[in-house]
Parts: sequence; structure tokens; C-alpha cells
Amino acid sequence: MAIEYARPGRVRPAPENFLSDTDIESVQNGRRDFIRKAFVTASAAMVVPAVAKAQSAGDPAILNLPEWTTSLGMPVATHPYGMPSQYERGLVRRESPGLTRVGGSSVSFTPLQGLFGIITPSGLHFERHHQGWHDIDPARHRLMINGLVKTEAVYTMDDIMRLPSVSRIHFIECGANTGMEWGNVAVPTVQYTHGMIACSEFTGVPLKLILDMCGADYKKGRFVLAEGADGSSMTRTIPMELIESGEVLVAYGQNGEMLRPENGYPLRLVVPGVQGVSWVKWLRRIEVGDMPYGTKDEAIHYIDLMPDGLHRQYTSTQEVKSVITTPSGGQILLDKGFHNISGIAWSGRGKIERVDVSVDGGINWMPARLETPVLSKAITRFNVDWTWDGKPAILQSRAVDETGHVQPSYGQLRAVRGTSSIYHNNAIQSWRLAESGEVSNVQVL
Ligand SMILES: Nc1nc2c(c(=O)[nH]1)N[C@H]1C(S)=C(S)[C@@H](COP(=O)(O)O)O[C@H]1N2
Ligand SMILES: [Mo]
Repeated sequence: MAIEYARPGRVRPAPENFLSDTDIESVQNGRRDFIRKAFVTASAAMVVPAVAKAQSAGDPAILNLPEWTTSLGMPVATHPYGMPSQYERGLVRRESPGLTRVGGSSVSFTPLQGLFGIITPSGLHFERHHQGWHDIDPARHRLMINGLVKTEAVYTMDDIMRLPSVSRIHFIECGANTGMEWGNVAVPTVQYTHGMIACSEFTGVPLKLILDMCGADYKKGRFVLAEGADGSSMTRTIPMELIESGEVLVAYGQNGEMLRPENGYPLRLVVPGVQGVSWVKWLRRIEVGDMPYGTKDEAIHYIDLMPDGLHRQYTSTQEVKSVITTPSGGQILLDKGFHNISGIAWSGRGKIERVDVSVDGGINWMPARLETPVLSKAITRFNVDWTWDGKPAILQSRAVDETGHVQPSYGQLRAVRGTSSIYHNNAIQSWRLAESGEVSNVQVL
């Protein structure tokens, strides 16, 4: 494994101590304000509590005209490419303080705690590079198709962008997402427990169309090998059924613009429902073959060590999973009363059917509201109304997908998978809420 958690078995201290980095502290302070604001807004829609009235009576933010009302605003084009507000600057991708970087192998996590809806802003989409990233000149990039095809071909970006295109919203999750929790190390925030997931609208050409143009031999050629142009020789086998379904895309667009360099500009493979590693970035070659290739990224990485000592290979589908993002580890609820519990759910097998939420560690469950749209192999946002009585609580979410798969507890998952895995952890996440309002990561079997 290229990435290791540097503190195996460590008991989780308060998040503030764990993350000494001042930036992270400032995020947490920012989140406290956010929670306070959320509390006031949400309360206003329900019963107006005394605390909100008392605050607004002599509130200088109401009585005094702020400078933005009494002065000229900035002209356009201060930032030709728009930037988030300066007050949101703490919400960024972060490398885990517990993970060691090995050469060009690195990972940065999406700050799920601060996101809404289902789309991940491109600048916050997690990054996983086996050998660093490049900003590739599209004029010099090529896609080669070879192997069991009538006509081998080489495409330029101009060639590809002339072809009929489609746009689809899908999640991408690294197979190693939530991997550190196998060891019950309780990393402090949802950014680090679940932040190797993102959801974007991707635009590109179905790979099937390109293989048709090359006269692929679909009878013998039941697999393709996808290869990236970076120095990691990233190669993955993709079963032909997935390509024949029309879902696999050779994509150049992400959220309405060209892919970001970190996410594979100018071309990446989109393999809906399948773990991130198969979404080959900087895609330069597709070979059609008659059996799985068994490459390094399939033989020694992305395999699951089972309790009987055997390795499971090609467990590529990302199983049904969910996590509460607010309130989540490191956040602080400032007061009891109304809170919106919000989170995300997804399944590599299709649509999310339902999500249930428990506030008592899994004894009782209540159904969550699913925000629309609910899309296949995409993130679905859920919400639950909750009035906190100020007592300790354990918050959990459990998702069910349209194929009937149910997200397992840690006990259920470990009974099948043992404890030696790195990848494919879709267990129910628990957040403990203390009387102080502090939220921390705990494991409930
Ligand atoms: N060429 C290439 N493709 C790659 C990788 C890589 O290092 N090189 N990393 C893979 C892994 S392990 C994951 S999880 C996803 C991450 O995609 P992202 O960086 O856009 O989030 O890309 C995959 N595709
Ligand atoms: Mo990954």
C-alpha cells in the first residue's frame, strides 16, 4: 500500500489537538459560526425561540449601515475566473495529517462538511495521484485504440470533441475511501473519513461509439485495458459489458468546463459505479483484449485480503454507502433545539432507494427526506428534522439502494471481510454528540 496511516491504533484525542495546523483550527471556528447561523435560520422557520429575539433587539448588524451599503462595490473582472468568498477560504481540499506522502503518490480530500446538494465544485474534487499530476497540452495529447479491433486508430482532442457527446452526473469514489476506519483509528472529520468521493457532471463520448468506429471484436474482445499518460503507468481492465451498456465515457468535460488538470485534463475515463482507480486520468490508450490483464493496479493494489487469507480481486463496484456530513466530527452544536441533519448517500449499483437516520446508535431509525434529483450512480442528498434535547447522542445513517442492498454495520462487514482490508469499506458511520455539543468519530458495531 502506497499510503499508510501514521498512527495505527491511536486513541482519538479532541479534534483541536489532533489537528495542530492553524488553518484547520480556523476552519473549525468557521464551522462553529456556520452552525450558529444555521441554527438561527432553521429556528426562525419553526418556533421562534427566545434566544433569536434577544439577539436581534439591539443587534448592531441590524442598526448600523455596513460599508457594503454605503460605498461603491468592485467592478467586474477583479477575478476573470470567479473565486469563492474570502470568508470561505478555510473550505479547501486537505491532505490528511495522518497520511504520509510517498514521492508523487498523494491524496487530498474533499471537504464534505461544507458542501450542499449533490455536485462537488471542481476545485474541491478530491485528488488521488499515483505519480503526481500534469497540465497536459491538449494539442499534444493522443488517444490510441488498439488490440482486437479491425482498424487501430489514434485520435487527437479535436477528433474526439467533434463526436456526438453526452453529459451525465455520477459519483467517483476511491476504493480506499474510509480505509483508515478498518483499523478503528477514528480520524477526526468527515473530510478525512469519507472525503475521497466527489460527484460531477461529466461530458464526453461513450467509449462504445469509439470502439464501434474502430470495428472492435465484441465476441472475442470481452475486456479493455485503459492506460494513463502519467508516469504511474496506471492501467486497469474494464469488462466489455460496462462499455456495451453505453455508460463508460471518454470524458473531457466536468461541471460545464474542461476537466481540471488534477482530475485528468484533457481526457479521462468515466466508469460509473466503479471504484475511482478505473477512472483512468490523462487517458492515452484503450486496448481491446480477450481476458483480464492482471496489471499491477489489479494484482497488488485494490485487492481485498479476506479472513481465509485469500485476496479478492476485481471487486470494483462501489457498494451502497452513506454518511452524515452535518453534524459531523469536529463540528460543535452550539445549542439544543432544532437541527437539520444532512448527509449524502450513493451506490455503484444504481439509485438510492431510502436512507434511515438514527440518533441513538442504531436502536431506532427514522426515514430521511431524499432531495431530488435522485440519480443512478450519483450522490443523493438526504435531510432529517431533529430537535436535540441536549443529551449525548450517536448519529448514524443507513442507505438502501434500488437493488435492495443495505449498508452494513461494522459488525456485519467485519463478519464477512475480517479486519485486514484497506479498500471497500461501506460500513455505517457513527458520530458521537457530547452534551457539550462537540461531535466526534466513534465506531459502533
Ligand atoms: N493516470 C492515472 N489515473 C488515475 C490515477 C492516477 O494516479 N493516474 N489515480 C486513480 C485513482 S486511485 C483514483 S481514486 C482516481 C482519482 O481521481 P481524481 O484525482 O480526479 O479524484 O483516479 C484514478 N485514475
Ligand atoms: Mo483510488
